[in-house]
Amino acid sequence: MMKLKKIGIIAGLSLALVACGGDDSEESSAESESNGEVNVGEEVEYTITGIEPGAGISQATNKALEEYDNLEGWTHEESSTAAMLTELGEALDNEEEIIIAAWNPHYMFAKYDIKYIDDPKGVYGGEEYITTIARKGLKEDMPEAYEILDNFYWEVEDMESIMLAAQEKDLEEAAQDWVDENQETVDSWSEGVDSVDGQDIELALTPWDSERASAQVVKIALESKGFNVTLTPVDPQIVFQAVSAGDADASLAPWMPQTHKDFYEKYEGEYEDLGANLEGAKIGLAVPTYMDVESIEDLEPKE
Ligand code: PBE
Repeated sequence: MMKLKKIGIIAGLSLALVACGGDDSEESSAESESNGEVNVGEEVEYTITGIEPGAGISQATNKALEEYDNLEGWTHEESSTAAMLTELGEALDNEEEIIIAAWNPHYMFAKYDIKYIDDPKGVYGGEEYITTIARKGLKEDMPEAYEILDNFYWEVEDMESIMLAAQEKDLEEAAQDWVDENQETVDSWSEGVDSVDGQDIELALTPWDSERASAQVVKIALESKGFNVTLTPVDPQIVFQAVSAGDADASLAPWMPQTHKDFYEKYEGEYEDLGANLEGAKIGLAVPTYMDVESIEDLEPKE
């Protein structure tokens, strides 16, 4: 059952979309200074290096450009998570300035010396949690699956350990290793749940490693109780649309209360929210720690 297959292809396309940004303004130089201080805006060519256009964090960054007067004239360069991480790695290698759309759980804070900068207007929210949503009627139709989904809860470190291990091997393999090492936790999600005989269930997820990790771990838990699990990666908005329409049975991917708020509210009442499956997430803008900028408000407007 792959009702979402077409939509998955659309999401794939949008992930490949590279929006062009920046302009051909003169090369910034290390001497670019105002009031004796380095003009960070000029150094980064008044550009924030973002990720996929469909991401909640990309929406938030567009909003930040509108809400912060000092970001007047700045460009939000959307591309992909992989492209952003490559640019970040290159900037760090060369001790250059860069401002990225960042989030955790992710290994980027472990792998690179970067720091979030303050967001006094709260455009990126504060602490986020990741929540589980299910289509209406799932509880009645598939009580065993519903119970496992409802019980699924883990910690930032759990998710991050899979993401980190997935640097060296397939994420599926990394998830299986995590399950093997945390069998008790996994068993606790399905304690007292009866096995089924090959029921099909489809989970919609977003295409980031964080959600690929949670979906894969729950897939393994569901399979151990006899389910046939299909995982369908789509853009965040499509996650809500699909679960609301009953095209997907559930999703472990929505970030709240800020990241996917618009979609959450758009479809509210058309799906069931089973509550947080992870707490302590965050989104925001980040810079290398050697950069002398602490807040979005420190950034200079484009002249
Ligand atoms: N993320 C990771 C996604 C959700 C998971 C923060 C990049 C987003 O912004 O939609």
